Amino acid sequence: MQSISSFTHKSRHYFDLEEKYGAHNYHPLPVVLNKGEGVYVWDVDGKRYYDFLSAYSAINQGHCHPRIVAALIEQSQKLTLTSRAFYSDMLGEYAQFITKLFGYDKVLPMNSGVEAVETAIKLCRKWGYEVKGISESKAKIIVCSNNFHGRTSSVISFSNDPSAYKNFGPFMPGFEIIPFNDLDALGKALQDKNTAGFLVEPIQGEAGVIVPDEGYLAKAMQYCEDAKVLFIGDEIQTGLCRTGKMLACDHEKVRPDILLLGKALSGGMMPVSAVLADDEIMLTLKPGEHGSTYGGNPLACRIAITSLSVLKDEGMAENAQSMGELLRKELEALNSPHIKTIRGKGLLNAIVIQHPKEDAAWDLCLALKDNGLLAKPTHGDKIRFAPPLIISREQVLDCVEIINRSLWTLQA
Ligand code: IF1
Repeated sequence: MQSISSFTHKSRHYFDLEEKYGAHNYHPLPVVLNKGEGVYVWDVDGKRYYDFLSAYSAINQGHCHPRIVAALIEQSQKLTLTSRAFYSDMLGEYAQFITKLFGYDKVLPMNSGVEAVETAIKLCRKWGYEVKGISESKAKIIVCSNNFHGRTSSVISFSNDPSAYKNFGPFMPGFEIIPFNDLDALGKALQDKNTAGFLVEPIQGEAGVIVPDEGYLAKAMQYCEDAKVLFIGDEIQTGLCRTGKMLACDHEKVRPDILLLGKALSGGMMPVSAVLADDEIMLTLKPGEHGSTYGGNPLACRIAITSLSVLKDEGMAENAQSMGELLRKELEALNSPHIKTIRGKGLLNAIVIQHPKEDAAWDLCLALKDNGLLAKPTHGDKIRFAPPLIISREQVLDCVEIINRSLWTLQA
């Protein structure tokens, strides 16, 4: 662990402010950022870093993308919020844009990712009772172990990670946890006629970028169709070009019955999330049965249209695909004794560290920071490598050199 005295006075000032006045619900890497542009961020002492986290895939378009900033500035000087008590020109435009782009009848706009997940749970249950005919309050939703879908009390009710649920009970009933990437377990769970939905991340991000077997998503979709159960695709982290396609589900031509988007839907400007579904599902929600003060606000709609347009106009899925292949190939070529596994799809990647020291992954992230690259461990020994999707070949090679140099510090 770096000693506090090794930090500049400026950084220590901000560490102290957060320590004293902020809740201690995070343990950040000791770096204080005050500028972002493209793949780079700068700390308060003017040092530049590659951002290899992208705010957990909320910055796919790169920091402060000029087109998204321009849209934010222009809309913020026109109309930002009306509430849904009235119509706004931007919501209609946005609803048409996003439903045509993803091929769904309708969108329900929300704010944070977990609000989209909560909305999907309500929608799925409503459909279960009113369309599938499940008896009242009996609906079940299947989820996978080691899932991460957010941090509200309902959503942690179906987490199997004690740090997510310990001492936060009592929990929301109506969920069954099965192993991820296990079709037999899914097939068995689907035999319960009270099953309304299957909520799944196409790649488990927080669990350490766990990529399922080829064909798992397609077969799971088929099993759900056969059992008249809604496939709910949580693409809040894997979506929006991160894995080399617009959606991670696109790799297997899977079309979720309910599609969840968030994070990069606003290019890192503000919380914007979306729930997409066809009329049979979406129209089970009647006026007054669900909503949110900021959901679908004009500013969010304008930013989301631009954020989605930028992804397509700048070919970010294609770049994520090729730069991800390059990154994994170059990391393999390091042949580092400290890297046990390299895995990922597109630019959603993780390495698993092997080292006798317990907190070697944390130490490596400190060394990466000193060498100009910011990344953070997840679940102890895994480090996520997820730069903005605009990263160039030269920048990937530069980052691999930094990673290699930093790995050598673990030798000592
Ligand atoms: C934190 C994790 C990632 C998500 C998926 C829904 C949500 C998330 C697949 C909820 C959010 C964020 C939460 C953030 C860190 C980050 C995270 F480490 F927590 F698990 F990405 F892996 N579905 N993930 O990944 O979206 O409500 O946060 O907008 O809580 O520290 P949100």
